[in-house]
Amino acid sequence: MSVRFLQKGDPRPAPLQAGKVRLYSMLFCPYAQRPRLVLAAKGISYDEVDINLQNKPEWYSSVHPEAKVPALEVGRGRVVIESLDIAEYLDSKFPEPPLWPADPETKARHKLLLDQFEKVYMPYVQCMRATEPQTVMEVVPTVAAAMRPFEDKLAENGHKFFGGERPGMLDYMIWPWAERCEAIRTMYPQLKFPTEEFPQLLAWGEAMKEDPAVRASIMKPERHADFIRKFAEGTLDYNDL
Ligand SMILES: N[C@@H](CCC(=O)N[C@@H](CS)C(=O)NCC(=O)O)C(=O)O
Repeated sequence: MSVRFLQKGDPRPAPLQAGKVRLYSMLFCPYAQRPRLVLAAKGISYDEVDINLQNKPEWYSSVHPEAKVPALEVGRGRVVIESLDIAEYLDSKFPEPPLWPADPETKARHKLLLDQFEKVYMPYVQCMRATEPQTVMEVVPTVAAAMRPFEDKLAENGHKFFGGERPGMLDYMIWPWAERCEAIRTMYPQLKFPTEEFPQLLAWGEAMKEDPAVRASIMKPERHADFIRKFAEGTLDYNDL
């Protein structure tokens, strides 16, 4: 999977065709992977524009006010931002297959878990900037504690996925960070993560890798590791990714 990242000086892409959506993304961004998973799960055809986040095109701040990715253009001049809001937008605009549980109570519980997921992924930002293994080792207990409710939910649920027999919104919204966990483990072999405490989540991760929507965007741990390492060292070159 190789993409060209638009940068300063590059022209704005042609106006969106009627009925299409355009995702402004960045191949390695976990937030942008969220809508890519939803788009794939629903079989929606879309344009993808990858942005060089170190050298953004001048026009990009008129797409997203903070010039972040992802952003979804849904019509001329109409843009939805924030990964979770984009996922919700896609789920209501393209209802098939529905990704949230039909039962309102279960849906509410999944949303609560998704809110709590912040505690799992915030330490990831720390790992992205780490230049010392110690920094990564320090976040292990916090991440492990924050993952507990997810392990328990899968055990209680009795299905392969949070969504049941196929992945649902909660599965897709947390997957990008699970995918990158393996990269972190590759980079820091000395890391002692208590994997034995998370048998359900480990099985979930393996099952997710077989899902067609996940397969459409998954990248090898070594590729993520290369990106993370260069990001932390400050040697990232978007023209050589
Ligand atoms: N809360 C946002 C976070 C998006 C975000 O932080 N994206 C990063 C890339 S992974 C970004 O655009 N960074 C560029 C910048 O901050 O200038 C979401 O969920 O969409």
